[in-house]
Amino acid sequence: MNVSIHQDRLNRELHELALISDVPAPAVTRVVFTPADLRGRTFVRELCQDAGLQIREDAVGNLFARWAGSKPELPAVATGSHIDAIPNAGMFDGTVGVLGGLEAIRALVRSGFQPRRSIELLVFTAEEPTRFGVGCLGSRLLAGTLDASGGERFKDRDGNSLDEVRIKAGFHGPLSGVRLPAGYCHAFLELHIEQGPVLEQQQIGLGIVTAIAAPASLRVSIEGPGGHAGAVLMPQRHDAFLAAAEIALAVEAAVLSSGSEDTVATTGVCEVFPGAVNSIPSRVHLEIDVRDIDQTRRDEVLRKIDRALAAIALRRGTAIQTEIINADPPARCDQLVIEALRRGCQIHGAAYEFMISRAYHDSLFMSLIAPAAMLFIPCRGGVSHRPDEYSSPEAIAHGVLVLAEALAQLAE
Ligand code: HGY
Ligand code: MN
Ligand code: MN
Repeated sequence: MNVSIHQDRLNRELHELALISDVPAPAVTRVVFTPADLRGRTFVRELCQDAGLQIREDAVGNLFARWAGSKPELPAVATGSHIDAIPNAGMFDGTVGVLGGLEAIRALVRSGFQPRRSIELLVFTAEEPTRFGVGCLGSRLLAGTLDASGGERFKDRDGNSLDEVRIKAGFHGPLSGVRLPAGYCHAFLELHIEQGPVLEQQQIGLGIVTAIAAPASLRVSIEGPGGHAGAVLMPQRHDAFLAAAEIALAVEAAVLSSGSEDTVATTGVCEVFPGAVNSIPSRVHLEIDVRDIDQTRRDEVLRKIDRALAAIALRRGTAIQTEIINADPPARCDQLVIEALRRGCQIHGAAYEFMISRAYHDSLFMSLIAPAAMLFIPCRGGVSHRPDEYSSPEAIAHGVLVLAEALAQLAE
């Protein structure tokens, strides 16, 4: 099979998609169901139509673009990722797996390969947690780990529910219909930038992911009486922001005491009310992300944080409420797919190494309903979720070539 990747075309398409954004280049902001996201979806959908793929979209906007195999009744081999982007992000996170997955399919079509199993590109809705506070909404619904009640329960900052927003964006129908039937996928593969420094530091072109870290996120709201910044003396204060500052440091202490570098946590959102320099903060909203590849260790950190919150609330006389948004298990990738990726590397004499993913991905949930694994390509300085995120056209094409080989093996 003679597969060749059209590197320049793929690079052009990645840059064209990057310009569909709410902020000027090189940054990308494309939050789910915003006009930029909908324009990005149209761009990808049209590329899939130009490639002659059969398109469908489900009630939450997951897009499926299928190349029918000679045995269309067999479970398909799927690949894909996401195109939504957090605020002030880079242009490669997710899009490499979507446009690279499409190019892998186009390259197989050009090579004359005829798959027995259909090969399907998936573009997942809301991989990023930006709008609804939880990541991977589309793949959670596909995997059945999130039921239709999420449509009402998850709301954005303006109080719009997922159901209201998706229907306004044109995605109708019950969320209960999103879940994929058992056995829908024979295998799932996701090409993604590493979002870490390992491959570049070790100068290895490809990473075959064997496990994906277990993410958890919690929302903490802290309330105090507030008051005048001049009139209220320090001993009488119950400053909600100072309690929040202690909480953020307690999160860091809980993680550092886990005994493993694989435990990480981030207090990434901090909103102070009323946000006036001469008014003592009366309310603070925190969002905290805690991860580890070991679920027991991660859950121990969550318990330590809980205990610390209670002590801080007591000592500072503030009311503290916590809500665990999600606490997911880690994913073990499947040997069937790992082996297909390994053989793909071998066929092309590509150096690779086995590694874990510290970022979460839609593969975390697809691995619940299909054998799944990921293929990483290096990103410069390991930087991601920043406008200077970068992966070279050569590194991307190299990953797409191996992805195409693995797809072909699994589909024949
Ligand atoms: O946060 C993550 O790990 C992913 O990039 N959404
Ligand atoms: Mn991301
Ligand atoms: Mn991603």
